[in-house]
This record gives sequence, structure tokens and C-alpha cells, in this order.
Amino acid sequence: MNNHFAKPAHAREDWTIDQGWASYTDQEHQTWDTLYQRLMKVLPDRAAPEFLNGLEALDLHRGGIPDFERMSDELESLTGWRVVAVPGLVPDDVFFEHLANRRFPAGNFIRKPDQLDYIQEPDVFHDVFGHVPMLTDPVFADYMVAYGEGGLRSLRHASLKNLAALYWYTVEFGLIQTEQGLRIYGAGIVSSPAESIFSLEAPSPNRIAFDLERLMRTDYRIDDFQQTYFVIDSYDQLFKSTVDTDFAPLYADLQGEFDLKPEDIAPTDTVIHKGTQTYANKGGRFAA
Ligand code: HBI
Ligand code: FE
Repeated sequence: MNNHFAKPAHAREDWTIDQGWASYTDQEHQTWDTLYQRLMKVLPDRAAPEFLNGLEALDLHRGGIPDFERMSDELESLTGWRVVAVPGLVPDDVFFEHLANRRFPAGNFIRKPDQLDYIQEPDVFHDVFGHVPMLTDPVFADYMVAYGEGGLRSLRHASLKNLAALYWYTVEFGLIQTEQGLRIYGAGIVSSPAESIFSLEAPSPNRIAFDLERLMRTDYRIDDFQQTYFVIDSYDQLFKSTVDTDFAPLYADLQGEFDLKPEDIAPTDTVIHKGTQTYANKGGRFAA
């Protein structure tokens, strides 16, 4: 996860660029609207209430790719966060520095019309539609700051891999238990119609109660639906376990490795659903 790559010439020292909102084409705004409409067919009874409230609070349904400045003014008044434009992935230290200072770096480009379902690098739809609504929730917003600060510390331990698993299984692929049942808060899920259904309803994946140390021991897949989803009870649980855990002994123990595979169930797990793993065992997205 040592992502060393060159900063584009037009980017500033902190890797930010102008969003260039006026330069989006009608077709690019249309791509946003198409993706938005697809997701709104599946998310109303599946996404966490805090996510849906965030979409409303930031007026993300008004159509077209949002203007980061307008959206950030609204977001800042709620939780102090702003969204800054970046050209794509940024180095880990730069990413964590932004989060620790309540700035969410979002790619300013949007996927091409022939890549609506799967993209390799996070684009403006994933970053803004997926991540920004949850930043309107005060506790989740504080969790993201704590993660950024933890990230800066982890760089001194060569343990980024374990900390990245925490981000992956919460911010990107987290589920939450509510009185209405399981709901999605992870950005990687809410920005995918297929995984929104799979994560909650498919018999294939495990669904296991959140345990910070356990999930930092767990390897993950970056190229397909997850084999295990971790379920929190509240954003408070997520925030508190992150700020109250001393990561140093854990990092020393793991040495930057994982000792659980994505599909493993550990003896200490509180299992909500034991997955059949049939999807992954048949080859997943690459099945014949
Ligand atoms: N850059 N733009 C961007 N978005 C990310 O999610 C991101 C990144 N750089 C590094 C990074 N994530 C990882 O370090 C963390 O997710 C662990
Ligand atoms: Fe993401």
C-alpha cells in the first residue's frame, strides 16, 4: 500500500486541484443522474437513515455533478468538513493529512458511459455520492478525523495495511444494525446497486459483529463483492473503539500482515449470518 506516484503538474502541494465545475459536459452530468437514479431504486430501505438524511441535507438530488464549493459550505455548517478536488488517488500521507483536517479529497472526474458498473479508481460519483453524505453525521464525521490521525501515526509503524483494513471494513463496506434491521453505511456499497442488494440479502457473505482488533487482522478483496461484512451497533461504537484502542501493541503483533482470510470465521466472532460463500466459490465476478 506504499503508493508512490508523481504529482501532476497542475496539482498544488497538498495534491488539490480546482474542481472545474463549469467544464463538466452535459453527458458527464447525465452520467451522475443515471447512477443516482439507479441507486435510488435500491437504497431507500437499505441505506442507513444517516446516509439518506445526508443526501437530503446536501441537496444531492438536485441533479448533475455537485459543485464542491456550494456543497462544502453546507457540509461545513453541519460538521466542519469540506470536500476538496484531487486528480485521483493521492499518497497515503497526503490522504490522512486531509482527513485529519476535515477535508475529504474527492476525484473530480466521472466514469465514462461504458464503465457505469465497475471502475478501478474512485471517481466523483463514488467519492461524493458514496462518502460525503455520511460526513453530515457528527459522530461519523469525528470518526473520520480519528482515522486520519491514526493513519498519520500508522505510517511510523509500517502498519498501514492493518489500518487500511479498518477503513475498508467500515468506511467502505460497513453495515449497521438498526431497529428496522441491517442497513448500509459503507461508501463502496451504497455506490453500487448490485452490492447494495448482495451485502444485505445474499446468503453468500458472512455478516459478523464489529470487533476492531479482529477486523484489522482480516485480509480483504479489492476486486469483487466482500466475503465478510462487519456490523456496527452505532457510530459511537466505531468512534470510541478507534480512539480508545492503543494500536501500537496490535501493530507490533501483526507486523503489517493479516492472520485471517476474507472468508474466515474466528472462534471469538459474534456471527449474525454464516455465509455459504457460494458466490466467491463459484468464481465471483469472474465466473464463467
Ligand atoms: N486517495 N483520493 C484518494 N482516495 C482514497 O480513498 C485514498 C487515497 N489515497 C490513499 C488511500 N485512500 C489509502 O491510504 C487509505 O484508504 C488507507
Ligand atoms: Fe471510497
